[in-house]
Amino acid sequence: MLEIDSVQDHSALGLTEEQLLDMYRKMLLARKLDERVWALNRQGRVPFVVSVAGHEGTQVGAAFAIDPERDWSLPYYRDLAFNLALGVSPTEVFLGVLAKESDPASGGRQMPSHWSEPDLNVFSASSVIATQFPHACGIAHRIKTQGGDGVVLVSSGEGATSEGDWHEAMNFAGLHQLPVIFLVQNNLYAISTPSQEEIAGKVSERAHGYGVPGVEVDGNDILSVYRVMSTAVQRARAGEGPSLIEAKTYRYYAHTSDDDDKAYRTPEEVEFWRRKDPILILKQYLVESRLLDEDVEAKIEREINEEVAGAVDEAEAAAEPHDALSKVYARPIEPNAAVTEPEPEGSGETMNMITAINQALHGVLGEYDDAVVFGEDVSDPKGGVFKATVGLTDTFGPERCFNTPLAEALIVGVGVGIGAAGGRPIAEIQFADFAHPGFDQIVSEVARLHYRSNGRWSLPLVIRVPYGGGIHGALYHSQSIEAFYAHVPGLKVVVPSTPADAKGLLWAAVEDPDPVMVLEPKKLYRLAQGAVPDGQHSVPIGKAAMRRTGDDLTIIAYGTMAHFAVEASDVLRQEDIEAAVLDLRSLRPLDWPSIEQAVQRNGKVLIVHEDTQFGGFGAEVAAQIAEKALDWLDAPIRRYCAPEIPAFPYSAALEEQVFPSVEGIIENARALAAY
Ligand SMILES: Cc1ncc(C[n+]2csc(CCOP(=O)(O)OP(=O)(O)O)c2C)c(N)n1
Repeated sequence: MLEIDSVQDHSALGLTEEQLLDMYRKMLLARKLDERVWALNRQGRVPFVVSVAGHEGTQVGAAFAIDPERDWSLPYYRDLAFNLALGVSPTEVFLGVLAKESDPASGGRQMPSHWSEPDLNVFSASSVIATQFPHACGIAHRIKTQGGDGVVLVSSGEGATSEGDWHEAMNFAGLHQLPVIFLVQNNLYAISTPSQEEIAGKVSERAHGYGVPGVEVDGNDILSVYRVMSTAVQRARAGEGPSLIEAKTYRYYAHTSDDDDKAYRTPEEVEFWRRKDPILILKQYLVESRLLDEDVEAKIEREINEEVAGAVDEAEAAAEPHDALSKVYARPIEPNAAVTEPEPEGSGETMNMITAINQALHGVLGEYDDAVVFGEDVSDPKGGVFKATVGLTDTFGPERCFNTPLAEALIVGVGVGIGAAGGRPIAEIQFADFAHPGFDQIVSEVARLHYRSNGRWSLPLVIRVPYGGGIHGALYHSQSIEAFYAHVPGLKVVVPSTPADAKGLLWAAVEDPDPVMVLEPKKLYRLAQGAVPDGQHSVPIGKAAMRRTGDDLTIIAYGTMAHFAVEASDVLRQEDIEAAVLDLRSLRPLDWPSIEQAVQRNGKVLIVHEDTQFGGFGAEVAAQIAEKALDWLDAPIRRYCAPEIPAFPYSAALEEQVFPSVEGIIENARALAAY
């Protein structure tokens, strides 16, 4: 348990009279501002409101306990009072409410109350419940490993504590004894679901299973909240680890302006809680302490009313946003030069792909002090289930290469936090098939961070993912996932097919300011051999490689199928069929100029991938050719892919029946050449 003494007097808590009055002022400001937003909503000037009223005691008490100069916070959508108390101005709030161009959180791209303020170390939030908890752990991990004394405060409602991300983050925080405080504002409802239908046991007691102290506090009593928070902050600063604070409170209005709370709670219940209004509780304390009289109160109210009115006017006069297209990437890449010839054979030691990847990881960790590798089983002595990370922990220490718990959303989310706090995270997902639990973090958080913050945050996260079949991995160790992720703006997706490219694309990914998924074809880990340049070696993202030239047709492929296509091309050459092989290497961005050149050169295209055909990545390539280069085609585009089965079966006989092969490529190429 958190050891909390029972002092309730503000001076014993180290609060000056001025601070106490400021707390009151911030609570009242939040309430009045909230009421103004509701009024604007009723007037049809603001489409959406998420209300803070009732939560001000918890939020202002929490904000006063941290120091935004060195501490971080990850507030959730109800945290208006928290942000105001931290230093966000009413004008900035209304710029968000009215979705103006100068809205500091997102430039009008996100709904209101999706806070983000890099200058105050407030990290960008999405609408997805609980995804912020792994981010908080990543930031706290970075602070701890850098030897800083900052603390991370992450906040949510009680409904969020049902999400896996919350539990995965609690576990990680407990494991690493991170300087993070989980603040749960329990207002008894998650939209309409009452907490007795949401929570087994008590929120605060959930902490104990993770080796974290948990405490329940009256969230409407600001001094109690401040006391508990200050204790948690002191513990975290002193290296004593995380805390969970459950603040019991209540919201006075509906969940949002889209909700009708009369359907699920009575006016009597709301009235009961109105009598415990956190602003009234502090006001009574101030009056009893002779710090507030009617004149002072009237003056504060008058000032706040003026401040709110001025802020609305200022925000209403601000420019509307006009640019919905920019800031998808910190470094947009637009391929503009076609490759037509094979690259010259590189020099360097000959090795297989997994050795090249291992060498690249040693190289980048040596080159960049801020690079960190993490994932399941990546530490020595195991060094990863495929041995990609062998030697990293021994060479660079457990802070630079560490095992994570078995939790993919956590792995990706921790990467987000490490990146936010200035690190260069390199995550390993053990198998592509198990990236699915991390899908939400990758798609909703990683890919959107730069866009949703209007470019104020970027994320140099590398996600290495062994993928693909042909290794008797069966249904759950063979999947191709590229179509899911190449579909997502904000991500870059690359697939090497040679050891040199495996090193070079990984190196480029680490140096790129945007998130990059590196899909490593695990069939090629030991099968592909080749010369790999020593030292730093970077292959540009967005540039395909012409592996073979030929005037009869072009095989467009990537990963294992690019490797197979080269074999097929060499066989076809003996039959006088000249098949060019264009290895895409980069799926997003796609090297369209090289595809176009290839189509123009021989007018026949065979697209090959080991993923299933329907909605596969080849469909995108085919569509672009049909749209932009149809006139150059001398034959219908042909695709050779896995048949429409859920995944590759285990039995060698069954897998052989369905896994795209060199022979299959040859047959398809022959048919196309003969068209
Ligand atoms: C993952 C996810 N599921 C569902 C929703 C829709 N949703 C938005 S808020 C909310 C309830 C959250 O309740 P709680 O965490 O208790 O916070 P409160 O709004 O009560 O402060 C739900 C279900 C969502 N945003 N994200």
